[in-house]
Amino acid sequence: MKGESEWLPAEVPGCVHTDLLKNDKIPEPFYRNNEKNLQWIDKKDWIYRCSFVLDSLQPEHNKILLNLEGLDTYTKVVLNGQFVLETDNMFRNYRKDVTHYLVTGNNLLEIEFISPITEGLKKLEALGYGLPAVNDLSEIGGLGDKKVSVFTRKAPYHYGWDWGPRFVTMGIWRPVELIFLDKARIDNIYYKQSLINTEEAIIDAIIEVDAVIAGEYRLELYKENEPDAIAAIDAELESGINSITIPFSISSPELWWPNGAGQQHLYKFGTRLLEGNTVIDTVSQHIGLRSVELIREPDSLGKSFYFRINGENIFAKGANYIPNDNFLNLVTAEKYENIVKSAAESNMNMLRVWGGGIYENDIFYELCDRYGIMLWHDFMFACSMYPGDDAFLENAEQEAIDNVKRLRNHASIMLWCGNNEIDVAWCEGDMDCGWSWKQQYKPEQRTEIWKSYDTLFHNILPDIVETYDQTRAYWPSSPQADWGVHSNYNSTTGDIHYWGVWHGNEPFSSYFKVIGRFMSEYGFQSFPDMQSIRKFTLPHDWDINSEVLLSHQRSGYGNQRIIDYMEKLYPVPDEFSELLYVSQVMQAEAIKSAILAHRAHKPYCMGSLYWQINDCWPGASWSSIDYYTSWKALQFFAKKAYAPVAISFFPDGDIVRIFINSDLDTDKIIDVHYAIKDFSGTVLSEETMNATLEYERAVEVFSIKTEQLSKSHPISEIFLQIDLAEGKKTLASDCYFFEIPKNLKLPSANISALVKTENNHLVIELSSEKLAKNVYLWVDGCSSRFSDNYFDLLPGEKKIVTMPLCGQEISQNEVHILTMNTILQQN
Ligand code: BMA
Repeated sequence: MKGESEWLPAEVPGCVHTDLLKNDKIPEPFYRNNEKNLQWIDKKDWIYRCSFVLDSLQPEHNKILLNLEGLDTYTKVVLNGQFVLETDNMFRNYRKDVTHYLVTGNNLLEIEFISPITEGLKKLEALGYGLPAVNDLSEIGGLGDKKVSVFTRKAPYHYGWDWGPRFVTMGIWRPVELIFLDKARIDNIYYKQSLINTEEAIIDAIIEVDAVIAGEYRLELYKENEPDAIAAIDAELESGINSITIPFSISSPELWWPNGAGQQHLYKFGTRLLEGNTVIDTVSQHIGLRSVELIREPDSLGKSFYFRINGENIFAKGANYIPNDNFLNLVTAEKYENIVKSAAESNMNMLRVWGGGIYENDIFYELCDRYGIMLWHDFMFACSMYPGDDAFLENAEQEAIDNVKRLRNHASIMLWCGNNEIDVAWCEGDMDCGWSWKQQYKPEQRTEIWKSYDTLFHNILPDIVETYDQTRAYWPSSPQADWGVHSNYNSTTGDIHYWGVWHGNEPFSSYFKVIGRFMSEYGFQSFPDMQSIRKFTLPHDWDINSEVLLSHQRSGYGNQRIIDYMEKLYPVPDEFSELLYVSQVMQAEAIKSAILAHRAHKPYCMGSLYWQINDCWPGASWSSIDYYTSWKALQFFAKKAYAPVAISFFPDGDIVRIFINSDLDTDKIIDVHYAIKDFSGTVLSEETMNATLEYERAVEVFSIKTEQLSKSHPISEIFLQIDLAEGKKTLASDCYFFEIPKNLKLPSANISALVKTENNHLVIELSSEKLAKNVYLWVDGCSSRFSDNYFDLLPGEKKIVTMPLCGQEISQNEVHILTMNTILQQN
């Protein structure tokens, strides 16, 4: 800490909080309610220093650059006692020629971090009035209502969010290196995909070369494992940055496809820079070739909003994505892969990199390229109004340039979006709409605030996308009905964030009413499971209203909402772990019904991204995978709801309409078998019919009149089972219950579970004579994932579930089972 004499070992990449933790100076920040005692850290200044030795030769290089990939955030960089540069943007890559600062032998690099709180307060005072920042948890930080997050180009969620803690970090969060240049180096390559189809790929490789010594050089492009260059150019380079374009083409290219639509072929392109016959630099990268279009065509219902990849109209299936940790240096490569792979395994093809987080590390995009996960990419602005002074705008502009240039080669990125929810919150031009932000300001302040917005999101950012990308669309804000048209739940043109369910306290049935062209957000909270709760609490915290658990619930009315919905729909268990379980099942059922309602409206609706796939700390949230990477019930449900073939049950008045959905590339005639059964499996009625499964649209196959059905059967004791088959192959199966869960007369289900071990896996064979609803399996102390969980076990069905062993043998009585049947009977 600045002003103290003690120096502690530190890590790069890292941050002050995790360095203090490693040095035993602070307790584990996420444990219990430690957060509130660690708020002092962001109000201090900190210094990082490191010494390094340069041998006598190295300083003789023609140019040595200090490359700072990420400093969080306000710093003064000093080398050998001489000031080098100041930084004020966590998202920028700073680079400085330090040739003349370095010495042979020992060198000392010092980076002083100035508190973002102190800096923010100064800027707030200078502006003279506060700006809206609804998720900035200033009170936890001891700042009362002073929202300083908006003044600093730093991950917005660090200041708190309605699913995350407030830890305003400081530190060297990305690598620092010295780049030694003798003559020239390749600084950046842009593979601009000008035309891509199955016959041909026309690409411009736009290469920036930093030449220290002007002269004749040669640039060659090659494919991995192919010695001959595919294109080359001799260039006379001037001293400084030179831009050279090498056009090339590939005939019959292997294309990159989103997950579920084809392979994710990646070419490994390399570029080498030669002086004479000597290679002086090489850079290579995996590149997926695909075309992307955002299709916005007026139609009889409004205006379309969907992605066309390689000429195919793709229904986007997925979720919103936030950073995986409040302390970014703790996110390992395994964790990144776990989340992206989970998305792919769950039949998702898109994640939305949400604007309150970060422009992710390269590895995240490499994984999305590899797994076929398309990205809707926000710029990092969310739920706030921002200043519009020249320094702020220039800083934001440079940040956008740095990141568009760093990320534009990734096949996975499909769209650049200006921000999250600012347009809808401010709602310019209509005093009655929005989140009541405008009303707090005098007319001249309002004009000023909107001008800042307009300049940044309608001018600067689209210009940068146009200048540095040109192959992807820019969308100013999510949600938005169109450029200059605010979104609302009736929008028939752009994207919608639908929060009537949850924030608006509307019933789940509203998911069947509010369906737009692209549903980029909707969500419902749940608690983590017991295994996860144990990791950050003590047994006496195990009450959702305990001080500790309340501090891990960041949505003001979160617990109350969960309980209110549960009281209407489910039994509310007294037992804590059972309450967690019911919360997860309720969340899963809600989001499943929303996903399938959206799919039933294909092609009117062409995207469904629920809020949110992951967590940045342990606690109650809308996530489907918790902080410890445990899949909640929702992740298992999403996997089925997003499957290539799925069945939608669409309640509409007193009928239930049944749709079949397909993302398979060939249409096919299938058998649709439906049966009304009681909970013992007795078939009360059944029928098989033919239907065509179509790629282009969801197909309504039949409907059931609930009222009529109730005349012949007690609807709380029956269910509808649908199986879709092609010959003997089952394509999809699902069940529908005609009553809300708490009214179902579920019998006690005596589940038989045969447990054995095979190939390091636990194999459990389950069966039950009666229907067992939402069968939840777990093994204490083992957080491996079951191949399926929270599923309905149908009467007479034999189901095999597997799980990788947690090191040791697991015996039959260590496998625990909980069902909704048990919960209903107990409560
Ligand atoms: C959305 C997001 C987030 C927020 C979430 C839950 O609209 O954009 O800002 O965390 O709602 O309230």
